Amino acid sequence: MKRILFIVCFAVTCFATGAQGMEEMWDSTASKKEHPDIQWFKDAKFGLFIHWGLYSKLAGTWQGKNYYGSGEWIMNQAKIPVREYEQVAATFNPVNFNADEWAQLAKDAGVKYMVITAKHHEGFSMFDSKVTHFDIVDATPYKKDPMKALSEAARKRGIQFGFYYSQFQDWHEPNGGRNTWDFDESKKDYQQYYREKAIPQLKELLTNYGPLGIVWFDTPGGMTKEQTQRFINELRKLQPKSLFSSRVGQGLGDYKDFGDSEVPPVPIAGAWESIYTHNDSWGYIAHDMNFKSSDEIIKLLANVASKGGNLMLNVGPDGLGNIPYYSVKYLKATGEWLKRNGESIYASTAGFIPAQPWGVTTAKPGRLFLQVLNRPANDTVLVPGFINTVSKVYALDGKMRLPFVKKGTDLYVNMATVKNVHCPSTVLVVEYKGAASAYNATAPVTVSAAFENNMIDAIFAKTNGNAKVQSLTYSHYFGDWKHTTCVTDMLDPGDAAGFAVRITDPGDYKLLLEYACPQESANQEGSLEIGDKTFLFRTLRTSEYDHKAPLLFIKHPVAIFTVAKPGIYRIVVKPFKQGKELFKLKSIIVEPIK
Ligand code: H79
Repeated sequence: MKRILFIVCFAVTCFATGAQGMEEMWDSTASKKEHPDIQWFKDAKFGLFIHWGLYSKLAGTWQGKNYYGSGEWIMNQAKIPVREYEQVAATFNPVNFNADEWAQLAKDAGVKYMVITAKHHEGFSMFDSKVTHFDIVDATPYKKDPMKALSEAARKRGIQFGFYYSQFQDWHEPNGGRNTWDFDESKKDYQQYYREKAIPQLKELLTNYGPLGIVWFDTPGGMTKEQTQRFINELRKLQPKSLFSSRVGQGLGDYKDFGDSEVPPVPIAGAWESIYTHNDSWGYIAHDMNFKSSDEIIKLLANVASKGGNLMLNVGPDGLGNIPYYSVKYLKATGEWLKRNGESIYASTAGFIPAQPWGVTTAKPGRLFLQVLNRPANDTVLVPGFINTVSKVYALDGKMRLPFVKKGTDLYVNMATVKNVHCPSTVLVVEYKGAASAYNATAPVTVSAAFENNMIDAIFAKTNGNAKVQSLTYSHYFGDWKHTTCVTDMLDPGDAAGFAVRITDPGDYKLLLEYACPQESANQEGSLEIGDKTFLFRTLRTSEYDHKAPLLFIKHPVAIFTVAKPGIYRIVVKPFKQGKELFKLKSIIVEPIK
C-alpha cells in the first residue's frame, strides 16, 4: 500500500509539538495502528471548521472596549466574571441561522467534512444539554438546537459532520480549566469537572446527533496518559467509527493536528490536518477584515495536499447566524476551482517531487499532478528528478495534451498552449509507468530565470556547527499563530547554513537574504559565498523574537552574481566573526536580472 517512502524523522522531532507548546508529542502512525475508519479522512483533504458561540455575539467588543485577540478568547482577555458573561446568553438570538444554507455553502466550497464548536473554552453549550442550563436551548431567546439541524443538513449532502469540544478549559465552571479570574486554579478538582460536565456532555454529543465523523478536542489538561486513555475508551464505545483529534492529548488520538495555522515543511506520512482560520480570528470579530482570497486558499490547500495532509479552514459566523460575506464569496470561488481541479486534490497523496519555483506536486497511482502556482515566463515547466517513463502529459481542466521532453531525469513540459485565463493553480497531469519514486529531500533547490523570484527556503539548509533549522512560533496581535522555519543559532563562522541550488539558466542574479534580526544582533557582519565569490553584508534590525508579537522579516539585497554556466552551486551563509546570533534566516531569494 505504502508505495512512497517519505523522510519524516526531521518533521517528527521538530514539528510534533503543536503550537504554543500546548500539545504533547503525538505518536506518529508508524508506531501505532491506524483507526480502521481513517481512510475517508485521508481522502477528504478539505474541511470546514466553524467557531460559533456567545463570543460571536460580542464580536470583539466588551463594554465599549474593542479587543484584538482571537474573538473566542474575549471572556479571558476582558476577564469577564462568569455571572456577567452568563447575561450574554439572554441576548443571543441567531435568527438568521439556516442549517441548509450553511451546509450548502460547505458543499459548494467542496469540503468533505465540517467541524463546529459544540462548546468552546467559554463553557457555553451550543446544543441542547441536560447537563447544564448554560446552553442555547435553556439560556437564550433562540431556544432551539442549531446543531441538530446542522448535523442533518451536512449529512444529507454527504459531508462528514463533527464536533469541536473543549474538554479541559471551561471558564464557566469552578472546576474547569483556566478561569483564574473567578476561581482559584489551585483549589480546582478537574476530575470532578470531567465527571460532571465534560464526559456527560460528550456522551450527549455522541448519542443525540447521529454518526459523528470527528470529535475535535483542543488544549488538553488535567489528565494523565492513563486517564486520557480511559476517557477515550469510554467515549469510543458510543461511536467506534468516530475519529478523535490528537489534541485529546498525551500522544493519543487518531490523527495528528499541527499547531494552529501550521503546515509542515516536508511530506508527512499518516493521517494529519492543518487548521487555518479564514481571517485572523477564529470566532467572529467585527473588526477583523483580513480574509484570505480564494487564490490564497487554493494555494494553501494545494500546499497542504502536497505534503499529504488535510486543510480544515475556519469561518466565524456572527451572533445572528450570518457567515461573513467574504467567507461565503471566497469559499464558493474555491469550490469552483475544485470542481475543475479536485481530481488533483481529493484522495491524493503527497507529491514525490519537492517544491519547485513553479509550485508543488500531489500524486495518485500512475499520475503526478503539477500544481502550477507560478506560471514560468518561458512556459516550460521543469520537473527534476523524474525517474519514471512518462506516457503522456495533459492539462487537468480540458484534458489538452501537452508536449514534453525527457533529458535524463529532467522532465520538461511545454504549457504554451494552455490558455492564460486567471487560475491560482493550473494543474498539469503527468501519467507515468511503474511505481512512484521516493521523495528526495536532499535534491538541490531549483533556481530559474523564468520566474521573477526563486525562494530557497531555510528548510533546505544543511547546517554546520551550532546552526539549526527550527520552526518558530509567534502570534500576530489577533492571536492567530504563525509558524516560520528559520536557520537559527549562527554565532560564529563555524555555524554555517549551506544550500545546494541548481541554477538552470545563465545570466545575472540578485541575491536577497530574508531574515529577522533583533537590536542586539543588528550591525553584525556576515558573508554569503556562492561559487568562488564571497559577498559581505551587515545585518539590519527588524524585530525581537517574542512569541506574543509579530516576527518581522526584511529582504536584504546582498549580492549580484553572474552565472556563466548552468549547474549546481553551493551557497553558504555565515557570520564573518564571532558574536551574537547573526539573524534568523527564513530564505534566500534569487531574482534574475532582466
Ligand atoms: O479554537 C481556536 C483557539 O481558540 C484554540 N485553538 C483554536 C483551534 C486555542 N486555545 N488555546 N490556544 C488556541 C492558544 C492560546 C493562546 C493565547 Fe492568547 C495566548 C491565549 C492568550 C494568549 C491568543 C492571543 C488568544 C488571546 C491572545
